[in-house]
Amino acid sequence: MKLDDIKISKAIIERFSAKLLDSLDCDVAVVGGGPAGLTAAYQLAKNKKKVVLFERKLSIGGGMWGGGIMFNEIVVQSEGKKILDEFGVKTTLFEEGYFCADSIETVTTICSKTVKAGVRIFNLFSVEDVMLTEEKVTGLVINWSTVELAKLHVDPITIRSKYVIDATGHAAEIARIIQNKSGCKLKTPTGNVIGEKPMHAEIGEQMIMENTKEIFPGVFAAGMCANAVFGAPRMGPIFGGMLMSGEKAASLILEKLK
Ligand code: 48H
Repeated sequence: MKLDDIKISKAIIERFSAKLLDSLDCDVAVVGGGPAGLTAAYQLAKNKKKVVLFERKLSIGGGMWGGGIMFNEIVVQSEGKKILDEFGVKTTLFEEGYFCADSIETVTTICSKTVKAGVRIFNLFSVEDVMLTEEKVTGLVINWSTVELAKLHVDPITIRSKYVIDATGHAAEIARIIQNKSGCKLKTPTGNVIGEKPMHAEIGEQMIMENTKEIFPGVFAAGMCANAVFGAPRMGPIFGGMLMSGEKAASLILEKLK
């Protein structure tokens, strides 16, 4: 068969446009494709919700690829292991209560399962603002990451969603956008992003579950973002809390969507 270069271009443009058009209105928009965002998106899609995930980078997986100091192995506790079991990721017992997994297998498996569950993932998109209607977040304002990186003056587009998950990691970007632009208070003791505290794996992992909640009408914090918003410690390369937080954010939203 003779290949037509223009047909290849046309196929990409048409198929991509169809995916983007179909994503303009969704149940849940997830910002950030790290372990927390992916796990939340997977659970929501498994429960038949229409989920769209935006990731700034070319690759999905956030901070999990590099394990700890680029040693591509992650650690999870027993509760985190259960989630990896559900995804079908192989874990190895290191010592009682400490399980290890290859970070490459973990990221690629979770990503694949999430896509196959029906989540539409858009990489190379940055969320630069939120849509606010009567003091509730009702959507996201998105632009190409390349526009952001090159600091080009190109206007973004908007998507509508019933709920948003801020899974942007340490930066807590969506919470900070709301804080800086809306003039409204977040649901934290100070009304603002409190900021993450120094490393303490045990407390950080405990508090992440408590901190995974609605931080503003329509917006839930998950993963490292939840601890950054509420002023809880970081926890280093233990990833069970990220997975569990993603699951909790999904279950809270499923409850709301009932
Ligand atoms: C689009 C965005 C935007 C934006 C950010 O950092 P992540 O892996 O986040 P989590 O919470 O799933 O996992 C945290 C974990 O990786 C980690 O850092 C840990 C455990 N640290 C402990 C410690 O002590 O250091 O993923 C967040 C993703 C990234 O891929 C960003 O590129 C993306 O969100 N992102 N995408 N629009 N505005 N902001």
